[in-house]
Amino acid sequence: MSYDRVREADPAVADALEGERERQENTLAMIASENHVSEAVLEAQSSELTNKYAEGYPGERYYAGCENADTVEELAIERAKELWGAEHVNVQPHSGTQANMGVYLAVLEPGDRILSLDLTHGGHLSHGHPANFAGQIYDVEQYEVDPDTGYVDYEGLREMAEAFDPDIVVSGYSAYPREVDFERVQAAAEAVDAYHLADIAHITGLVAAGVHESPVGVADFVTGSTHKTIRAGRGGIIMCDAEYADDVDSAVFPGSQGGPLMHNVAGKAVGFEEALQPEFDRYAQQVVDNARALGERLQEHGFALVSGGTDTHLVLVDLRDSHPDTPGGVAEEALEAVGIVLNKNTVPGETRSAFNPSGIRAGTPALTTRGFDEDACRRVADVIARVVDSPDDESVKAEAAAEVEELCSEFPLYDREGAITDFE
Ligand code: DSN
Repeated sequence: MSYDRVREADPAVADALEGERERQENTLAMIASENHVSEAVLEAQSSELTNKYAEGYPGERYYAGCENADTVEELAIERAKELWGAEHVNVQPHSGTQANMGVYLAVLEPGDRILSLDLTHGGHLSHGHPANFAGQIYDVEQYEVDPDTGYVDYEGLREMAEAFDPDIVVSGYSAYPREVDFERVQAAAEAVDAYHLADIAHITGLVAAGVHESPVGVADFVTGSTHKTIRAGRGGIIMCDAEYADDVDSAVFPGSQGGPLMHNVAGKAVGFEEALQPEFDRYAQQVVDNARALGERLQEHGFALVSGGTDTHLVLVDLRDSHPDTPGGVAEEALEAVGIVLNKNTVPGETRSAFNPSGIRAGTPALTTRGFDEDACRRVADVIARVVDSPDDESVKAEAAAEVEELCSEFPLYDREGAITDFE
């Protein structure tokens, strides 16, 4: 895709768009929630559907001229049903947070009670953080991970549910490296007659490929975002049983959104079709194998991983024991300087702060899209170790930057014609 027309109309934006393409091509995207979508998804997202208002749902729109919007949305829904096996799917949420908002609006009243995982233990803002609407509108209590194991404290969750009597229990996390036991959360929710919302934003692709246990058919509601491990157009999705279909649909529109972003819905449809191909299952398995290889190599270098490892697409490194003088932000900055882009992150039992946390989170979805295998991920771990061991040493960083450059050219994001490299 070229930005020639943007350049003609607006050189400043064209510079930034080209800069971003180069940045993505020449650095390693290891923010666990990021990925690189295909050229087909990019094209769909930049289609003329951006111009169309389509309030309502396929066949029941408030405006004329929605026949193509209907086709695209129906395809996205059908494909999502095939990928995740849900009875009802809403593909209109603009993001994962909007998807969670849709579920809350569908079944909660202001002041109702949410039980969810603490943000510093791997939860998400939209699960009830005080700075988020969910924490402001609802009464929120939070469970934690077991400080000794780093795994969700399911027993503590059950006890809290009994004491707090929540209306909804939220599972599914944004910085949690282990497989989630959705059945166990469901049992705790059921015991107190609460709904269960499983937010699989990070692991949509792993669940679709069968690499992670699915909460569909277990939890009452499953939400996700569509651009992370599932690698489709940007946005959110809600899945539920048919009995909640009307409540969920009206909570999304007109409850909390106006016109759907139909160009993004088109990107979702295209990405879902790609994810239905057998190669995608291999991709998802490789994401997990790569995260495991990355984590094990980091451990060999003396780094401590929260929970001692990973079952998913990410590792969470607690730097406190191995690098007491290197907070996550310092590590993040030094790594970015050599072309490894990941994020500082709080760790369970955080002793610094959310702005200056003690860990880093690293994911493999985007590297795996570029074709990285376990060996390549071990090389990345070696570079991370060298840089975090000596974040101020410019000669170490120069060598690390050269190694990152080599990895980027060995695993190019775009082929010679400029198309995103084949995903196989
Ligand atoms: N920003 C995403 C993440 O990085 O986990 C979640 O919304």
